[in-house]
Amino acid sequence: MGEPPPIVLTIAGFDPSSGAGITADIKTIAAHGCYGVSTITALTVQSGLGVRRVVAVDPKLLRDSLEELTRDVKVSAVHIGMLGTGGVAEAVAGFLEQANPANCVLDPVLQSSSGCSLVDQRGVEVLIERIILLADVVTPNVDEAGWLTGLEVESLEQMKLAGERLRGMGADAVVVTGGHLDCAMDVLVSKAGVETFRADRLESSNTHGTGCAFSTAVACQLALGRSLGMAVLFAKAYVLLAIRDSYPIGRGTGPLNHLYRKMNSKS
Ligand code: PXL
Repeated sequence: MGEPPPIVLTIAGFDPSSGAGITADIKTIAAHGCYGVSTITALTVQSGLGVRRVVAVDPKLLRDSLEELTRDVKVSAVHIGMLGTGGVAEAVAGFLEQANPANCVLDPVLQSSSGCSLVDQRGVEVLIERIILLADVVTPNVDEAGWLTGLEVESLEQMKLAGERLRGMGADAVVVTGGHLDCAMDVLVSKAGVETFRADRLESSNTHGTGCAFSTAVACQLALGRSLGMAVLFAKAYVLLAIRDSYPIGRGTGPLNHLYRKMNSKS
């Protein structure tokens, strides 16, 4: 019998196109050689052309599912994505407070890139009041960092300020991602200080789910025992290579090639 790899739990929404959300996260986890387990917070009706509808699951079903899973398996990291509603966010917060899992990565998903709200007002309140405090690392993009802090976040200096502010709001560490900015910078703010990560900006129309892939990759790297700085560096490289090796699946924004390391799409 072989040794199991680290088990990574993702708590996120379902995107039928598998560009973002739970099915994309499972691909990311597999690409990192970890074993993925998951619970769904909400179903979405969407394609690469945009999100049309969001239906959250019953919070009790989610909580029962989280408890059943973690009664059985030891998770080495947890990734939290789209929450949907306040009720679901409360179920997740209750679980985290009780289970206190290691390596908890929170992607504070607020809106789809097509502008559809992916969490209601009460959900945002629970995110700010309870879930941020329970996360080891929070990974907002510049828009999310702006909405959560009330600050304008466009420049590198403002990304640093927003990261500090989110730490003041209870986050242990924050990565503000700016991959779509001209400077393509990410900023890590932690107790060790501020670290910036620079990369060339990739022009691609296959960028659906980059936030999910990045935050899940950070969770996997932490599960594999990397330091936070190395986890961010490797996660950023993973996303860049998965975009570089991507292909369109339809007429809309295409997904990353999450499994670029495992198979060559062109062969
Ligand atoms: O990329 C944010 C996101 C996260 N989770 C789900 C989504 C989206 C964006 O559409 O659908 C399920």
